[in-house]
Amino acid sequence: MQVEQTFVMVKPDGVKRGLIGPIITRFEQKGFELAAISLRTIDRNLAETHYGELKSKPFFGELVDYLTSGPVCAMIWQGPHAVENARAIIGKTNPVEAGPGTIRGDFGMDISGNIVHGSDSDASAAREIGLFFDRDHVAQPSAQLFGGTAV
Ligand code: YYY
Ligand code: MG
Repeated sequence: MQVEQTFVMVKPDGVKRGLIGPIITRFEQKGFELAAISLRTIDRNLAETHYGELKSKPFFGELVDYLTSGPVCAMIWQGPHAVENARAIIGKTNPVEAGPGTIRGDFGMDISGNIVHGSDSDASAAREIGLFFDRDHVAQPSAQLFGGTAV
């Protein structure tokens, strides 16, 4: 079975509201394995690079303000179909539309505070992991959980 990785970030509102634990629990319950985790306050340059494809959007400035307003919890989660499975448990971008049982549906109220980020493709995941983590911080696939070869 192929093991894939995705980048997930609890945004500042999620950290302030004490939701790191519940969000980690949901990823663990789903079956993901945590590969790396880092609590940090990011600068505007990193926030703008992370959301670079949204630069022309009218909400871009506010989005960067929001992302730099306090510590974020950056994580790499791994497992089969990591990107798709993470997006499924995170829910739709707008918490108003995100279904109950999803992170945004259960914990968020408005699109300007949607609690958590998850990569939208394997290419985005690789790019975002590279922005936030050194290569040697990334764990190898676990033989125990996913049948990979132990190193
Ligand atoms: O991947 P996802 O977070 O679900 O949505 P994106 O379209 O990539 O937008 C990134 C981020 O921008 C979103 O999580 C909230 C914010 N945003 C917004 O504030 N207003 C919008 N109309 C669209 C997105
Ligand atoms: Mg996105």
